[in-house]
Amino acid sequence: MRKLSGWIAAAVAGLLLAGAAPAGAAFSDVRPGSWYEADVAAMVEAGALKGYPDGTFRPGNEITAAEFVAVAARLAGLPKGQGQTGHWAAGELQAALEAGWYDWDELPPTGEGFNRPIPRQLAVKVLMWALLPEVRGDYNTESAKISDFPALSGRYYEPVLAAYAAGVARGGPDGAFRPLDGLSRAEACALFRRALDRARGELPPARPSPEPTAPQPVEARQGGVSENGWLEVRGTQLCNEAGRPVVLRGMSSHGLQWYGQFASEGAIAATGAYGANVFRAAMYTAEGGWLSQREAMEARVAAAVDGAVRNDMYVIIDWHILSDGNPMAHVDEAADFFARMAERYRDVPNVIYEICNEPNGNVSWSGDVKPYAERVVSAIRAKSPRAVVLIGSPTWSQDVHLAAADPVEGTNLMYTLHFYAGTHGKALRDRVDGALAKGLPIFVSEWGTSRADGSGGVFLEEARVWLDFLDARGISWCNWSLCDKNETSAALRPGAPAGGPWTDAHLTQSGKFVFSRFAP
Ligand code: DCB
Repeated sequence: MRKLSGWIAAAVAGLLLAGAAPAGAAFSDVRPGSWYEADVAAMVEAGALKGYPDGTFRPGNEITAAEFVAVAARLAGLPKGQGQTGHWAAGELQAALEAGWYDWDELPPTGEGFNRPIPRQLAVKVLMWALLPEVRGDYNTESAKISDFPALSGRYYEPVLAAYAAGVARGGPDGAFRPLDGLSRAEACALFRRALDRARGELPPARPSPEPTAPQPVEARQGGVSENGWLEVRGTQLCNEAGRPVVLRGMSSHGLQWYGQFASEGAIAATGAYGANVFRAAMYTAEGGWLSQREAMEARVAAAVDGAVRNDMYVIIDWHILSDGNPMAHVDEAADFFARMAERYRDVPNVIYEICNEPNGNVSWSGDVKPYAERVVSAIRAKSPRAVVLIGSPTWSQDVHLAAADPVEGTNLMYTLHFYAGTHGKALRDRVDGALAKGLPIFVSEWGTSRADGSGGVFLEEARVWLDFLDARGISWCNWSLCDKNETSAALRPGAPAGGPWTDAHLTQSGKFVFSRFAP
């Protein structure tokens, strides 16, 4: 975040240097003395938004997605990316996408939504990511200010609550936010101006990011940490401290940069209420994750670990490589990250380390993933002699046969196998049996009821065959994913409360099925 603050400071300095000349007054359609005159002037002076060649500003026109994102990018000083279309703002839009300000499905890089009015919920999300990424709002306090709060999709809770907490978004006369409506160019200027004021520190800082603590469990859970203690691997089986077999079952988060609100203590507790005893915190490295905002992502990991500890659950810290297919690309950062985590949690038996989610692309086991694992495992072992470490393999963690032929030296190491029920079937199960026969301990740290792209289906019959197979072998699993994204693999319906608790009405077909399989 230090980098962003620098950009904001530069943008704010530019704004101040330009002075408060009433440039808005120069537009034939910006009425002197109107409520938005100063807001428009500030944005024009900042060079963030221009008028039209005919001397108008068209303050009442709805602002398009491209205009809004481009203004946010300019104010935040975000360097342009490599646009995928010839659109005038393609560079800003691509950079914003890569910075995680919005997700590809909200505004596809192919451009079909660029010139359409931006919905208010998405505008606020982009604005908060761009200018005030650290601000959070209390759910109860802020949602009470929004008369149509139930109309808001859950994936926008966090930025919208933060925007109200920061005083950037404000209720209109009826207190409605109208999340799906557009907003006028004048309103956008007002939002941006308030966010810049806030970034300049005129308003008190919001909740600080959580500090690593030593939280205590609320109460003991069946199959939980107080019952099982430190885990250890015996042969191919995950066992408890007393050497008896243990099976962990629970949910994986979606990307913490997008759906961090579903990796809170409340969300983790809600899965525990259905019988889960593990939670996986999927910390993307690329796609706007750790590589672009380390402190914010580590704060979310810490919050998830604390949430799991309070709920007597195991928790997996997942270095979620995906578009960065070769883990060697960031081996130094990974070794440093895991060394710090292993130090911080050296006395916490709940924590499991997953060092490379899904190697993919042009990557080999013996040339890339295995040497990477040796390096990162030794970094962990220097601090944490016995925590379980999960190791991925090429082809999105499907090549367990390669690991079985040439495993990493060491104890309490397991190998991840990932599958999607709509894509992978018997051939991959046979590969699991082959690897087990060679003595390779396997942990399914991610699987979905959908196709491998996270959508399609749901394939519940195929999923049932898979889970029966895993149960018969005592293999632990985490399901992708605990969020309300509109994709079939998501366990929650759009708008489900991020902090739980949930009823059947909040669960998708996938969620109902998966939650019913937590308890043995
Ligand atoms: C894995 C990834 C995970 C990904 C899911 C579903 O990727 F570990 O991050 O999640 O499986 O594809 C998806 C989300 C989407 C999001 C997208 C990009 O569900 O909402 O937009 O990530 O961040 C796999 C797994 C297997 C295979 C391919 C992928 N495979 N993949 O076998 O071909 O291409 O992401």
